[in-house]
Amino acid sequence: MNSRLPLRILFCSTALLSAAPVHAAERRDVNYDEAKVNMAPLPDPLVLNSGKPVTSSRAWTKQRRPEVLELFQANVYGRSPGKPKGMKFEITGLDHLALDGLATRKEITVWFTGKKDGPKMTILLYVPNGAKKPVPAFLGLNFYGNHTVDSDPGITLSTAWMRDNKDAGVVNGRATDKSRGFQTSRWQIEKVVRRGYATATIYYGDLEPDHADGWKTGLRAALSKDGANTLWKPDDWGAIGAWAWGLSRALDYLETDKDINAKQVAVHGHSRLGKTSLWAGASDERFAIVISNDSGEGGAALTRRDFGETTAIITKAFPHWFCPRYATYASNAPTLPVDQHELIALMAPRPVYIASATEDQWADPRGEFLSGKNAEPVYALFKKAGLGVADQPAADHPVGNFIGYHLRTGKHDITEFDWEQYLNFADRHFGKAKK
Ligand code: GTR
Repeated sequence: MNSRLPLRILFCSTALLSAAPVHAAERRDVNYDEAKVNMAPLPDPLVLNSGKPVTSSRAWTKQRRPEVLELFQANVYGRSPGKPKGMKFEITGLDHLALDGLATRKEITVWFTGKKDGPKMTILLYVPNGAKKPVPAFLGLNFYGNHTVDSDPGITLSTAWMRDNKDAGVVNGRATDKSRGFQTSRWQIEKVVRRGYATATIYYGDLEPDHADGWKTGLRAALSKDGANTLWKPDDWGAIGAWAWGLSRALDYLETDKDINAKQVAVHGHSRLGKTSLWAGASDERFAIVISNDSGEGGAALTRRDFGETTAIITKAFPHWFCPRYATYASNAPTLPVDQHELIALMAPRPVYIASATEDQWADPRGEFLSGKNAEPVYALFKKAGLGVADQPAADHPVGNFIGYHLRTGKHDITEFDWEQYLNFADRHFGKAKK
């Protein structure tokens, strides 16, 4: 198992986006032996800070949920601002006959402060032409620009900064035509549209470039009165907070689009963007379904489990993802007042889906499953069935009702198999499943 880690670090396409490398010594120290996992007890989501037990869904919603959310804001992801005043949406691209007539393609520029020289993002949205409106939708951030999610030549090529990557067709910090459709298999746009869903995406670098100084030219500086000179407090937002905030602003737009049923939007993401979709779903309850694909440490995986990536590693390699206080737990994760099962619990009673992959041991598949398992008591308060299994299922056997889970055979990626499960899950919960 150990031999897989260096491969994962070197060849995982999203890891190529990484800022600081993980040192060889740290890689050697990583634990991949289940027998050596010595996990400190998890915090109980159903005990109030005062020590009193939580015994009803009402007490969860009114008392405990706000406490848990506050603990994540103060210690892990930081505090994000609300909806900005004066935000403007502009349809900057429209084609009713995209994908050979299958869908309407819209490109929407969001001016966060309403100012055209201020921060902005571009949403790419496909709406199925054949479906009765309004339709449910999937929404997620992408790693390399909207033009990479499908080879549709009508998608505007991103002009935002991105890290050079020959395979992705990124040269001198900018995308080239070569990168069109680079991530088609990860997005399955036609499949999603044929199933009757709209699908929307935004390049995460529109919100904040993914490196330690990225915030200086991103959203966080743009919205701060001290701009690039801001001195961040221990509980200020990190990049995950900024990316998740962008997803909420996209949902603000979707609420205005008559083609979309904004009460049926599933937010999803892969890897660091899976951490982001979880935080978006936790902090914005308008998201009706939350999906995490191979999100790992700081995402679905339990922090207290010493398996694969650890808090020490992630806060060293990617300090900018979290609030500054998170790094203070680097060498003593068990003192964190929360763990990631409580992040999953913040979705309750909404449906949440966690996906892992067999060759993605770095992300700790079992730890991802166990955070779902340990969120079940909160779902039970709402009389919602969780995973429906006592232990992690065999590979390629999806399980779960309100907490969905699968372990896919293969590597750190999003595949057609993953999408098939997300579509079935959404069909079931949005009432589209065949009777
Ligand atoms: C890795 C990081 C993971 C994961 C991944 C990704 O290098 O250690 O936590 O988020 O990047 O986003 O691809």
